[in-house]
Amino acid sequence: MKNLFSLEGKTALVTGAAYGIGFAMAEAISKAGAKVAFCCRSEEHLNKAVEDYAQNGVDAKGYICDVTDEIQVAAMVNDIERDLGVIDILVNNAGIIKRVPMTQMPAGEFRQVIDIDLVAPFIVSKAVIPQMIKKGGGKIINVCSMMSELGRETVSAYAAAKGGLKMLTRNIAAEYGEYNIQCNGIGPGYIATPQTAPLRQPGSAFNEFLMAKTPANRWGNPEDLMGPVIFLASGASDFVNGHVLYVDGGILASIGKQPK
Ligand code: NAP
Ligand code: GCO
Repeated sequence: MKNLFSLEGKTALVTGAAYGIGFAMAEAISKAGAKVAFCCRSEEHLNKAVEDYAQNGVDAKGYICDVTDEIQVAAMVNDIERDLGVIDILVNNAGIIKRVPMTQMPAGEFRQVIDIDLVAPFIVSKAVIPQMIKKGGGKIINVCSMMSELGRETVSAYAAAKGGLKMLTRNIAAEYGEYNIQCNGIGPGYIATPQTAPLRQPGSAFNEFLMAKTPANRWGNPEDLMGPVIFLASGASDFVNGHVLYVDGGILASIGKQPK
């Protein structure tokens, strides 16, 4: 049973994993036995991340790559194959959010969120699938969101992207399942990372609102994603395809708690 979750002998790429959720998932995948590559846009973030991974006992190899750029992605995938081997596990984690009322959001900003959160997972998946097919299979894990299911004021671009990412996940599963490629989503709830720092400011009304919506009555931590990502990256999920595994403390299961 232990081997069911082993990633020994595998090569993984986690995009946008300089910190936050991606960092925790890359650490978990490494400690389950895989060789791990990660990417980000900033050299400063990359260098700090390599140190942080090392402090956690993880030998992660970093690559500078803007995942919205097909040429940079193709070059990165080639470099990873040279350095670590053909990619068996892809985690499309890189993502941004812009919290702006829709009628005040310039179309360019809407497009930027769609580009990073939806088009980039398409680009990176397209880059790795041919070699996965040649190798006899692979795992693609797309990082979705509560906003793959629910809307919220000021996050129209993000919700549109994450809703689309859920359907891209299902489509990759439908199109490439016959090649033993399993494509699933992970849907974190509200996780304490730099991305949600503005929502966690002391006295934030959002915090009270969120706790009433979360049966677990707490913010998630990046570490809460470690087990679920190992499951979806391992042989334990070989007959799971097109599924979004929500890791949300119960938010999607609950109408919310009434005020006490
Ligand atoms: P974060 O703390 O803001 O980290 C985002 C990471 O993505 C950084 O390493 C960033 O590094 C990288 N990145 C951004 N744009 C990129 C690009 N174009 N190319 C390459 N790397 C890029 O975010 P997070 O909270 O960890 O979230 C990670 C993922 O989980 C995102 O997809 C997010 O939508 C999703 N998510 C987050 C939560 C949450 O509550 N935090 C919940 C559900 C889903 P550089 O800036 O150096 O590129
Ligand atoms: C927001 C938050 C959320 C989280 C996450 C929830 O402003 O509502 O940033 O979108 O990032 O996606 O699953």
